[in-house]
Amino acid sequence: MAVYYGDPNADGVVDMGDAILAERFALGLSVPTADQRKRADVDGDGLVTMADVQLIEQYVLGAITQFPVELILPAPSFWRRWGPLLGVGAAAVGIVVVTRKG
Ligand SMILES: [Ca+2]
Ligand SMILES: [Ca+2]
Repeated sequence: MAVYYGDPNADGVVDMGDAILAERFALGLSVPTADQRKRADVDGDGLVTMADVQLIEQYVLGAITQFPVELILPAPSFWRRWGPLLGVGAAAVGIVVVTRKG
C-alpha cells in the first residue's frame, strides 16, 4: 500500500485535520500507529515533531508542493551533483541538505 505523506488520518487529502493530528503526535497527546507515523513524518527523520507539523501546514497553505521526505529520493549526493543540471532549484537541494543534517 502506498504511503501518502502528510495524510496521517488517511482520508486521501492533506488538510489542516492532518496538521492537527500530526501536532497531537508531536506533542505526545496521541500515539501514532506505524503507518500514521510514516505519513506524518514528512521531513523523513523518523520522528513526528513540530517541524513536520509546520511542513504539513505549509503544504496545506500552498507554500510547498512536496515534502522533504519525497525530495530525499534519490540520495542528496545525487541532487547535489545533478540537481542544477536537471533544473531543480537550489532551494529544493537546500531543503534536503538541511534535513539530512538536522
Ligand atoms: Ca488527511
Ligand atoms: Ca519528522
